Amino acid sequence: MAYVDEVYDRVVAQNPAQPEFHQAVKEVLGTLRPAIEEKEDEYRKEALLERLTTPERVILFRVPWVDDKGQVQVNNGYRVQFNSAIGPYKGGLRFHPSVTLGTLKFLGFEQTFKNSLTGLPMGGGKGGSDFDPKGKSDREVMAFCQSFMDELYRHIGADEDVPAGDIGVGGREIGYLFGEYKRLTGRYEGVLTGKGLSYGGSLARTQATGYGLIYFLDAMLKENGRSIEGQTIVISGAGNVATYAIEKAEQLGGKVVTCSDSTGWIYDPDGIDVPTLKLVKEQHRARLTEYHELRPNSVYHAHRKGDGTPGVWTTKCDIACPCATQNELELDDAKALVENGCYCVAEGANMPTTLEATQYIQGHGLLFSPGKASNAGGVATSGLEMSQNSERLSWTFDEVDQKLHGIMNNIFRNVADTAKKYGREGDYVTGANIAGFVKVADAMQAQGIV
Ligand code: NDP
Ligand code: 2IT
Repeated sequence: MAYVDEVYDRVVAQNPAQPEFHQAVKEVLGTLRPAIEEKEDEYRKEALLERLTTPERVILFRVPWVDDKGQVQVNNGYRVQFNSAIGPYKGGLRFHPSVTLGTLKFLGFEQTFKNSLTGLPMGGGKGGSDFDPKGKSDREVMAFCQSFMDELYRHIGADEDVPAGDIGVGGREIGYLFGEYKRLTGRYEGVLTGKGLSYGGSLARTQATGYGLIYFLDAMLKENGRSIEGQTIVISGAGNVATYAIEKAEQLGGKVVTCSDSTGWIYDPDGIDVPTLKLVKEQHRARLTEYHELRPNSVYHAHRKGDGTPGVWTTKCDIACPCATQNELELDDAKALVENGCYCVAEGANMPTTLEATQYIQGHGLLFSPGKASNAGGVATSGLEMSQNSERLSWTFDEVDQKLHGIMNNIFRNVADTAKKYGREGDYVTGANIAGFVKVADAMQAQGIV
């Protein structure tokens, strides 16, 4: 049995009931074969893949907090410190009722490769809670964040582990988490990224994941003789990643006609109006029905995953960018996209496309970029925020944006060249996985059995 298959079986056996983690490992190991074969005996002897697929440390904790009615609520808190071979653990915190340990293990595993691709010295980690910030008052969110940090603070630090935002964790939550960390430790340090501009945040971090996705898309299209200009683009999600992907795609001449949240989606034939979207989502924290009220020319489709109504992927487009959550683009969605003439899928979310859908998309000759490459602009800019915090300086928006653009172009080049080197030209999934892996594997080998 090939070493990668043995290790995959071991992961499934050792991590029962964690299907997302199995999926992420399967997708990565499946594409690493050509890189593993070169050094299979060495890696096997050192149990390199067993170590790579086992988190260095998992922290689980109780998060009790008091709601506005005086009732005590209890949530699960987690931090998965996956791999520190190339730098301190780095990765977001997700607050969403669907969060389980398996979700965070898949995200921490993916983060390890993504961070390696950025070229910056960051290891992989992820954390979060099954807490749902939706519908909570600011005081309730603060109470939760403070309690979460009361436990987490002892495990993180500017040189140990640097969390950031993810689903359900934005500027408000990072502010409360930072305030509590400072109060507990007495240290004012870059322990979190995505901070507000008045207390150590970086310009362009808010925009970075969405902008980075479109910079990557632009590079991928140019390599293939195309351009964003004039293209019809379907985007899912209406949060941080989606909003700034829409903004940058429209700046580059694309027409983005959709956005979505967990209860419905908008088709706007005139192109999504970003100021309206920001008003609805960033300021009012409202549903997309409000977007439709403000833009009556748009169409609102009530839709929940699996309810049988048509979802956002049934919209005719040239390019599709899933920017909401994992496994949101399934095989039937991929078929609908192909049937409607879509020629490119660029992932903004983490693992938004199922394995079957990815295979269908690649098998039908579409361009496809995996999230760990095309959404790496967020964490890359977090790395730039860490650098600014260390030198106690802040760079201008243009400086950060230009560095982000350069990093996304470099990631694309590295991914494309690696795919070609291993005989898989144009297969950016294989290119990203191998390029991300090689650096981490080299560092792990150099550091001995730890
Ligand atoms: P936000 O919380 O800002 O937005 C998430 C969006 O996705 C919302 O519109 C939300 O709708 C929708 N969504 C979330 N969960 C589900 C679900 N289970 N079903 C349907 N819709 C859902 O998160 P981000 O924009 O930050 O993150 C989006 C994706 O991008 C995630 O996969 C994240 O891991 C990834 N990512 C984020 C980065 C960042 O810097 N923020 C960096 C790299 C990747 P609703 O409000 O109704 O829940
Ligand atoms: O998935 C991701 O890369 C993020 N949520 C951002 C992580 C970070 O540390 O900025």
